[in-house]
Amino acid sequence: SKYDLLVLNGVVVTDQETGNFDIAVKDGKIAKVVIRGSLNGAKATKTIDAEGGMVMPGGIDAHVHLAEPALFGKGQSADNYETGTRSAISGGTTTLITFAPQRKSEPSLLAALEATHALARDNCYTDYSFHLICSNAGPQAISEFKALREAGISSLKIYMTYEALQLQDSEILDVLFEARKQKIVTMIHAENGAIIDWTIKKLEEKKLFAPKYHATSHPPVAEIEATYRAVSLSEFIDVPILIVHVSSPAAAKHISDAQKRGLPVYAETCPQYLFLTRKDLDKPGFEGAKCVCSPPPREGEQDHEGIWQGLEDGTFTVLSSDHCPFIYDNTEIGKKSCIDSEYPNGHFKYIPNGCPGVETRLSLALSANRLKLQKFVEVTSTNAAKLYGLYPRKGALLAGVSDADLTIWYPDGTKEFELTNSMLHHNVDYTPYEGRTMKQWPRYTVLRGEVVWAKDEGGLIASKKGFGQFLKRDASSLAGSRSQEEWNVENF
Ligand code: DUC
Ligand code: ZN
Ligand code: ZN
Ligand code: ZN
Repeated sequence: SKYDLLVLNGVVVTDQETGNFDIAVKDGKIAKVVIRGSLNGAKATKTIDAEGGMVMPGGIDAHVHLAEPALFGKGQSADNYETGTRSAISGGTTTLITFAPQRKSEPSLLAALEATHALARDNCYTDYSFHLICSNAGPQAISEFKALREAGISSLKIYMTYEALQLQDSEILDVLFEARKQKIVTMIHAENGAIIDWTIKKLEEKKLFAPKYHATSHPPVAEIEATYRAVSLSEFIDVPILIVHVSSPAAAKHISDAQKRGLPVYAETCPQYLFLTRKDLDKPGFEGAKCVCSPPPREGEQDHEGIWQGLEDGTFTVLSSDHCPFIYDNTEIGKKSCIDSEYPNGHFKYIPNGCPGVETRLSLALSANRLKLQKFVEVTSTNAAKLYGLYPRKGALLAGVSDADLTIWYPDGTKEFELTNSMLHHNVDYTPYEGRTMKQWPRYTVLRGEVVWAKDEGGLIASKKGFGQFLKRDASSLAGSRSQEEWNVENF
């Protein structure tokens, strides 16, 4: 029979093994993965010669903000579903899980889901799903968890900070309790909102406005305290959680201690905590403001080292981008602009919190040459598929089972260059990683057997917009609640 696509002469790397294999694709699925040379003579509509470059399951980025309204009260998203997913696919990522945000004034999560479907539908270059952001955990939202699962949503994000989003501990317990029943993974933004708000006031009293004070106002202790509290709440309910965007090694220590005790506590980190520091917030002009994100980049090399270590040793389940690009001078929303004569480089309190990075995540991490290759695949693809209920359709190269989503890299040592924003496909006029030496970039990205990115053949294949499909997700396949029994207050 004729195949749709052959990928020959690659070094195939999955979370499980590395080897010289050829791949055959049929009807959007992996049909065969066999020893190099065994497909010689097979017929196919298209053949890619990987020339000894690595071939991996397509990247999965499970933390991306697209087309969100000014929820944090500070700015609108610069990327919509078209520009965000084209950026992703050009950087080797074939699946995104973005956020469907519920406003506090909106009691329904299902309404938020429908609104986000409308933004994404027919606009995506990648396959996609959504995590619901639950900022109103009232009875209606809680009663909808079951319907969310039926709609293919098996994860939620909640916040312990930001007035517009924050849940109180009692509300977090309500969410975790129902999440346990419905086998939903709760992602938690763990920072202590009171420490942050209190410190902001102290800084303002002293007229300290510069972007670097963003880091001062989000100290490690705010993250450490909230992380430990999140772990404690999840232990009490006996339900899995994922702590998102962990920046501080001391917070990671609470997570690994919980894991050593057998708790289903998972964690995520992001490139900004491996490559940026507080000093980036103090770059001249408005450049510092562009590196403001929450939690902030930490002090220096020791912090980076601790975070790499956590990726290596399994404390972190996933490395996501937290792509969160903003339009800075947005007067439309009637909020105070972050730029003013009193603070020409930006007032830290009004600077939107987030950096772009969906396109650079894989190449930055691979170029750093810090992780074993199979570990790299695990944290950038396979584990996200497992945690969020997409495995083994995504995150694997299992014949007859997995979608033919591939990231094909240049042969080693052939692609060193300096990163510039002009290469990137997001709708943002900067990258925090401008000028970095990159050792790798995806040569091809393949989604369900279709080549969607071919760097040497014009790059992005624009006719593929809308090829990306919504993915209905199952429950997590990683370890869940420790007890199979219903939660019973008398047991505590
Ligand atoms: N949390 C995120 O997940 N993204 C950007 C800002 C934030 O606080
Ligand atoms: Zn967050
Ligand atoms: Zn570093
Ligand atoms: Zn985020």
